[in-house]
Amino acid sequence: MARLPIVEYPDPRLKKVARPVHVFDARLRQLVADMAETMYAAPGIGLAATQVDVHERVIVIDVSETKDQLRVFINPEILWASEETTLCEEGCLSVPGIYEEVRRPARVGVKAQNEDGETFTLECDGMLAVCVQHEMDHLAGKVFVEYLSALKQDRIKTKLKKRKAREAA
Ligand code: K2U
Ligand code: ZN
Repeated sequence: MARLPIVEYPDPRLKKVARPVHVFDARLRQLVADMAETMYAAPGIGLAATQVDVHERVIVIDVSETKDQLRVFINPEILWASEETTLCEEGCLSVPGIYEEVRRPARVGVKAQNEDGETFTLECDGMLAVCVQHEMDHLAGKVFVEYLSALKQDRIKTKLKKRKAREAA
């Protein structure tokens, strides 16, 4: 297993649209294992392949308190979304130190494949619904800060660029 480097906003690689997975082999299983290790080590509750500069439709999520309930979504698609919405404070491993509220559908129905290529469906609510939508945005090349005002986005870009410059000095 290996911890993978996480691409940070506003890196243009986070804008790339992930392509579908067609081959369910040992390479894919290794990617999933490395993504899970990277997520748990961060620590985070979700991670999309886009964030580790692999542009394939793969997501790992673990919203459990005990951190032992890993969910793997390959080629995920949202089948339906509730009209009811929730406002949740979101963070992102690609946007360190930034937490902002985002409004999303409270419940979503997801169809995906597991590491063996078997198709499943899952009704998601609570934090799982928020995280699935957040990660699927990543696969579409979208970062959660894009839901914020242009002013807030500019301030976040400036803050992160200054932090990177300080770290490089
Ligand atoms: O995409 C990511 O970097 C994963 C996020 C998952 C997340 C999505 C929506 C709302 C909260 C988190 C990271 O896990 S951010 C770190 C984190 C962990 C627990 C709670 C909040 C933020
Ligand atoms: Zn994120």
